[in-house]
Amino acid sequence: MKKVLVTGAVGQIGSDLTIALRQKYGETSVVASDIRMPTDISLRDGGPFEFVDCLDPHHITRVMQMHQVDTIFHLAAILSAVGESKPTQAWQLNMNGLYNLLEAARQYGCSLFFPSSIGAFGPSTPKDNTPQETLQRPDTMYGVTKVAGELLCDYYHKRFELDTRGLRFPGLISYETEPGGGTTDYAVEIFIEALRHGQYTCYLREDTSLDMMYMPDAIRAMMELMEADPDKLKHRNAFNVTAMNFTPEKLAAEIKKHIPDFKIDYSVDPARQAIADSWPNYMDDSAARQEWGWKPEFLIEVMTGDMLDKLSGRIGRPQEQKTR
Ligand code: AKB
Repeated sequence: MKKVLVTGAVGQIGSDLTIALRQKYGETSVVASDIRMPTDISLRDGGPFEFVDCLDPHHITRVMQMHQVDTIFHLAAILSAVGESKPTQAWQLNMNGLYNLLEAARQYGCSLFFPSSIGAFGPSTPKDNTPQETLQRPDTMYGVTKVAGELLCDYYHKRFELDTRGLRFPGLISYETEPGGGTTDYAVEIFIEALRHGQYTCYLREDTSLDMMYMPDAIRAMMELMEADPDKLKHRNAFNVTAMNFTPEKLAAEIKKHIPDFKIDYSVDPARQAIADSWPNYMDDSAARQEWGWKPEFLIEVMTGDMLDKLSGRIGRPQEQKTR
């Protein structure tokens, strides 16, 4: 990786990834891009930033040419819950955006990272220990675009020998940038509300089991996969990766160990519950472990403590707020 382009750099993954890539490869080696201007100063001023609309092929190729890009992390996408309320936009951005980036990568001989998701699975997928290769019949627009994206990346590798690589991410938990429009967003909101109000009303049922990962692990997974020896990669795109698995009830119990008065209640949103119910309980990520050495570092206990520490620096703890 000599010159990297990150699309969707203002989003939940992109903001953390851009900063980590700049720390590793140098500030000028990472071009952050988005259709939104970053409000975070370190993201905006810490290296080059370009306005790139992934639906405009000329925008993409102009920036790639100007910065001599050789690696792309294509993160611009619409997530699952918003995808259900805006299916046309989800199809356009998630599919046409990926197609434009793949074409640009082909033209300039770049490597390309594509994030797939647990959303690429559907109700007929085996729910427990979901295999790397299995039935994929998702019933959301987001899931349809993720399966098609996985296949398109495989196709570009096979047909044009393009160096495409990708991961199937679980829900991602981060403190820098909040997610927007996903089904797993509760696992970030719960921390913010626990600190702000000591209380959270969860839109998923208490026993909804989903795979999750802390953002530092997700960033490391992307960077390690892109640096892995290509000869060892049998799957390349869409590796199952996970770090922990929990329900809202279990996460709330973990938060209570730090904030004993924390209370959770439930007001189930049928749309997001239906999406979560169609996803695996937990995935088998042994292919990623075997082919490129994937190993998560953060499990629920350490992640919870770290999230509360990092967020309380900004928000404060409930008892501190009462005295302000
Ligand atoms: C979402 O909830 O849509 C995402 C995902 C699991 O892909 N966080």
